[in-house]
Amino acid sequence: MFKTFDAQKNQMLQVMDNDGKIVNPKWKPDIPDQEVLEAYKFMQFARTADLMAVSFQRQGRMYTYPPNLGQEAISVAAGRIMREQDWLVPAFREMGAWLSKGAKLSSLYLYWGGNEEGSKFSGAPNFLPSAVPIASQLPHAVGIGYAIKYKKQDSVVFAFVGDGGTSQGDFHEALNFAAVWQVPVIFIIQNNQFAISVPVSRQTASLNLAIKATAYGMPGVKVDGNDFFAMYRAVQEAHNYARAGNGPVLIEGLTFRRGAHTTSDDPSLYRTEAEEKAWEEKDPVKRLRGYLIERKLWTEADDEPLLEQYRKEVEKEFAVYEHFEPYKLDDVFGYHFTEMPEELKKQKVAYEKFLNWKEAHK
Ligand SMILES: Cc1ncc(C[n+]2csc(CCOP(=O)(O)OP(=O)(O)O)c2C)c(N)n1
Repeated sequence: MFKTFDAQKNQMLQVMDNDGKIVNPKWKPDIPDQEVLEAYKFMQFARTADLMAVSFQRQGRMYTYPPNLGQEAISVAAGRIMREQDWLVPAFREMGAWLSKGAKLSSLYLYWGGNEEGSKFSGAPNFLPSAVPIASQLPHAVGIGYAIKYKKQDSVVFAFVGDGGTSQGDFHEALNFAAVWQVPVIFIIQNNQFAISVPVSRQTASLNLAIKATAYGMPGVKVDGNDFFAMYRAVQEAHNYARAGNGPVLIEGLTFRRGAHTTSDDPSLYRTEAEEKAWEEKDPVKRLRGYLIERKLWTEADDEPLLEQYRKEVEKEFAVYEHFEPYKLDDVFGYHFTEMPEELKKQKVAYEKFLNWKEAHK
């Protein structure tokens, strides 16, 4: 795969077209129909939870949230391959991978509701919390990879980053060391084409992002990130490659963030409606549905009852978040130091004052 789809010629692995028709059967992964159907349902669940998160935020019931709309195939495909003993090192827009790893949806809502309890993921092993400081997660991923290799464990690290994250020093340092040490890390770039309002063309002069792998001495492949089968195939091969002790791999999943960067962003200021329409045609859920309908595994009419069931499940998980005990102020300020520094103590007093003021002005 890495040799066939040459990033230096800007070639891209793609298996199905915009309607879900298989156009490249040679590269279609060998997945039973039932598993494809499960993956489709999982994508729909992630999408429902994502759309509802935006709506909860708009109702003032949650804080800033980064929508996943349009990018679901990447993290769902990776999530189907990731095993319990593998590590997930996310950025912050990988709901499909989070849920596949066993995180509860209520944890995800807690996190975006500002409650650190949402990063505990009880029952979901080998899982780092979301990383909002862009690309800071990647050196950690390589460190974990190093430990896996040192301990001779059968485990692979799935490390995610956005296209904007590839401009950070952490990205380059991480890839460099991963290749020098030959550690089992799959770097997955979700190239959704924008870092907030900055397009990829302003991030890099490289032909694509997968090509960057060459300079570090690891295989890299550019993949249609809205094509579930292509993503599945790429991650599966990368997983086998890393497990066999060959070292790291870089996958660029080309996609499009159909929603806003976060709920505090207005994408109409930096992209056109025509662009948005064109990418709606390439939507990953629509494409996989097209495939399933063509194979008579699904019908249009099957969607609504499924979505209705999912909306109810999401409501329940959201209720867990809304009724969760509020975090203690001591936890916020006292978390990082055994002995709180003077400056932090002052900040705590000031914040307590503010909370009291807020309470009195309710
Ligand atoms: C180190 C750092 N610099 C700047 C920011 C502000 N910031 C938040 S998200 C973002 C853009 C990230 O873009 P990308 O890596 O493409 O991921 P995406 O949000 O598109 O998923 C920036 C610059 C940050 N969180 N961390």
